[in-house]
Amino acid sequence: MTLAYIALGANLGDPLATLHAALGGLAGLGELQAVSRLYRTAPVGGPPGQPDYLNAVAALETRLAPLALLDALQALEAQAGRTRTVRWEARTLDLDLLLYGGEVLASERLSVPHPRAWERAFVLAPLADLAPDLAHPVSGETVRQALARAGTAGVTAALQSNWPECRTE
Ligand code: A4P
Ligand code: MG
Repeated sequence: MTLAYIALGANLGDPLATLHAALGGLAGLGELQAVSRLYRTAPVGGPPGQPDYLNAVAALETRLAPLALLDALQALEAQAGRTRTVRWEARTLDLDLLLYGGEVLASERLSVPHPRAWERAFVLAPLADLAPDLAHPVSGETVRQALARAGTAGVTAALQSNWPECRTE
């Protein structure tokens, strides 16, 4: 079993319902260990005028190999009605594999750690809920340190009574 961290993002359709469904889908890929708080975040990059995102991070113990996990994440995106045309455009569901244990992988389809994870508050704030002292497998910088560097502008915890309570490991 490997502990993987997966970022969830949505800013089209009904993002909250989509993220709930995505958690259900992730639970089918292994053992869901923990789910971060839910965050409302200003869009970073992409075409102007996009709605705000809802973002979260989940910790999943899985037996799936990295590419099989990516396939499964992309199947969940497709189930949520995701289409791909413009990079960083608004999307019903984005599931990014942030970390797969301490592995470092670089292929055409999959880079792990996710290349932009340690730069982005919309990833780091929810990841810090789960694993603030987790170190980047290459740079060694912890999530807490990266979040202090990135700052939290545009990222606010969004209280939702029916979102799973944040559990740390
Ligand atoms: N890919 C390579 N490595 C990975 C990985 N670790 N996890 C490949 C997932 N996919 C990975 O991704 C493009 C290709 O990356 C995939 O086919 C896969 O083989 P995509 O999901 O189709 O497209 P994308 O998400 O638009 O591109 P990308 O580069 O993943 O975008 P980012 O960097 O993840 O940014 N602002 C806010 N506030 N919140 C957000 O969630 N998300 C993005 C997407 C931009 N701005 C945002 C948010
Ligand atoms: Mg993506």
